[in-house]
Amino acid sequence: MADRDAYFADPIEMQNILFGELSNMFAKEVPMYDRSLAVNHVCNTTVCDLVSRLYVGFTLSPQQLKATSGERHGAIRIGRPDEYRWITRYFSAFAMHPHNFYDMTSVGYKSKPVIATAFRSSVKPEHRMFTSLLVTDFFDAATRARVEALLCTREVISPNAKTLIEKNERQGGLNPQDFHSLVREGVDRIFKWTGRARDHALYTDLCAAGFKIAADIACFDSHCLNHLTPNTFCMDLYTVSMKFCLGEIDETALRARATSTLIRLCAAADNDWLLLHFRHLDHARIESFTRATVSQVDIAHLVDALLETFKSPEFALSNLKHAGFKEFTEGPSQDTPILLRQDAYKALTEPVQFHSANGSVIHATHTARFGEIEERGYATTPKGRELYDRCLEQADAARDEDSSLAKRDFAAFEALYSKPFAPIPKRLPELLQQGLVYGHYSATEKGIAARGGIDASDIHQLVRLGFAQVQGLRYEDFLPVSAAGIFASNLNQMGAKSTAAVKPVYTRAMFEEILGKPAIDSDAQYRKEHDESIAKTLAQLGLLERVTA
Ligand code: OOG
Ligand code: NI
Repeated sequence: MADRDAYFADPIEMQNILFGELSNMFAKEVPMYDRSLAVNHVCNTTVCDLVSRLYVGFTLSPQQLKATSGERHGAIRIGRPDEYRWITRYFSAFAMHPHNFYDMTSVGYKSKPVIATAFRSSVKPEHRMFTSLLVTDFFDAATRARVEALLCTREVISPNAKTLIEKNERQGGLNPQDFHSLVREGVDRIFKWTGRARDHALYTDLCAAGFKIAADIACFDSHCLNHLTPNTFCMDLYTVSMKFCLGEIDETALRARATSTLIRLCAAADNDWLLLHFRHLDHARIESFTRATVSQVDIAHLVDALLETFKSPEFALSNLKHAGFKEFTEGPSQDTPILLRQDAYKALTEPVQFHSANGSVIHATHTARFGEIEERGYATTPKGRELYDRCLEQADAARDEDSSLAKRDFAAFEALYSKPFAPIPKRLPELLQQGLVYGHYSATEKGIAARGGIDASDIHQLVRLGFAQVQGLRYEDFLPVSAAGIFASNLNQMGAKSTAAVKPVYTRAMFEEILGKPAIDSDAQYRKEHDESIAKTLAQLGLLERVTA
């Protein structure tokens, strides 16, 4: 068996290689993506500078920063169920399995004719891929027939890719050489943008009918990556920086917003914030830091340096072809550290060539690929999620009522958007206490030493007394409503209603039939980790019998 292990490459390592290669591919295809990574790098470095002043002893090596920034999520859109099954098997080789069933056909006015899942690892969820499947029975019979007729004539997964996928399944792994070949199949073929399209008439008809997403899927010859999203340590610093580099705001506005963002960050950056954002840290390491105060002058220096950097020619993003930055960030308000906050530069208009069977070529353009960024928060419980959904609905409504406020008066906009989120606590202990998020608990040395003499059994109490410690679980999934918003803003088109005689119902069971295996329920996994860690902590503290008695 030892031989076998030495022979097979580690799927997680190969996953890192795949996502690194996808990022290189995307950077070559989309210069704006490459530049936005550089902007994010500057912002993340500024955050680290600030944190190292706040916490004496804190450091993040360039490698650690690279690893954090190397975490990505992407999105691909697939046309046929059999293609979808191959992609499931492809990702499985990289230890990425389907998590959750997202029915995008029923998310209100933003609905789209796709169902989806996220492929990721359950144990090392650094990378994830939102993978949509077009549901052709959403359309009237004539449209459906045209879409299916076009889709059935393409071959995105090559015979070599299929052979490697089957070999992986047969052997239970692949050697490094085969793995690299499978990575190349992804990067050079399956996920590559080619700009080649077919059936211009169908393309224009689908777009006109409000189904641009169907055109994006059916008329192209690969499952091109439509975005690849890195992490940022501070969404607000990144968005204001991008807006400056794109020429959307001036120096004064950058200075003001960057300053207030960094002041806020000083207040938000407690131990729990550090653990959420810096995966290389643990409780012991954080306790070795000394908390210091950061002065206004220090912050002014950081902002000056940021501004100087962004004034250099390599950050003159306004010279690149672009469609601007989104008006506002999707997700919770800036002070609410749950789920995801996402923003993006809008989709670029790119040249495409429609080839027809008789050899003629139509030159056109297509707008789909965009530049998203995200900041991750805590994973919510169903109760937390429900509360979030309610707050979001109110916040969205408030925002829509005065949609130009963000441009006119950003501070007023932030206040307006934050208000509906007031019922959600802003710090981890309260979030946990109210059962809104999940955590991973463990006993402390102090707790283990006090075993037998501890006079409390409530887990929150044990944390307060220093007998236990907790790390909030980070959200590793997608949000269908945000995803629908992203689809809508990047396709520049809201949702559209089904044109089938009766709108079909899409069930998880049907979806799993296509996948060929069950979709993992992320919530159950977060809950299991939460519950098991509490049980283990209580056992370590000698309290299990007391609690279960
Ligand atoms: C899917 C967008 C979903 C997200 O971050 O919610 C997504 C798509 O555009 O195909 O990536
Ligand atoms: Ni995304």
